[in-house]
Amino acid sequence: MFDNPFNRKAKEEEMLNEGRLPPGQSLTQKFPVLHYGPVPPFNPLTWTFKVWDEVEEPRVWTWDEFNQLPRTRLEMDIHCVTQWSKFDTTWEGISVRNLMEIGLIKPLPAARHVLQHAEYGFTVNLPIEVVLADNFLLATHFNGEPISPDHGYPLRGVVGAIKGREDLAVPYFWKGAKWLRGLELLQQDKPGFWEQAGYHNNANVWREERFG
Ligand SMILES: Nc1nc2c(c(=O)[nH]1)N[C@H]1C(S)=C(S)[C@@H](COP(=O)(O)O)O[C@H]1N2
Ligand SMILES: [Mo]
Repeated sequence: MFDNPFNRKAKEEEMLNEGRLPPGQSLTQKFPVLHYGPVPPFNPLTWTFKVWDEVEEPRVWTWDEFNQLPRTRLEMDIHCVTQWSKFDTTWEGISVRNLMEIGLIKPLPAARHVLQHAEYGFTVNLPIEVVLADNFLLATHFNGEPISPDHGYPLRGVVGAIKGREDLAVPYFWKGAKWLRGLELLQQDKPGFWEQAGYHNNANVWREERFG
């Protein structure tokens, strides 16, 4: 039933009618894997998560410490630049805005941009408002299970659309870095890996900002 093409088409029609299917996208019931380079190994004893630069104090959490942080659950539709959309996905993890609200991250007033840093030097840039919005999460779990290695285990950035929240900017899914290791807060924007390779800097799904 899951792979039934009629079921897929019917679901897609439903999402279109609800205004949840952005232009040029089609619904998938799979979860394609897309990235550059190999899947990195994970060592919980040496893994750290850092937040630095335009903050009052830089932070470093170990994997154990990171798992003690307050957790958030988030339901989103995710939209890939390669034209698939996946609806009603559930993510769990740590909200950057929550870390800010409880005083664990204190951005300096000049902080305007955030660069996600992942394994092997991979980076993705976003405006700070997007990283602090309800539709961005540092995710450890997908649909109730730890994220699989090829989707970013143990931690990835995720960004997507929340049903009924037309006020939120929605970038394509590539704006979440898999195998995430830290956040650099910046005054000036700095293009990430795919943005330097010609992907659009804003990546707004409703405006089809795919390539720069
Ligand atoms: N570390 C890392 N994260 C990455 C990428 C990558 O190459 N390296 N590619 C991005 C791109 S282009 C996409 S489309 C999404 C795909 O996520 P998925 O494999 O979970 O579908 O991851 C994003 N995050
Ligand atoms: Mo992508």
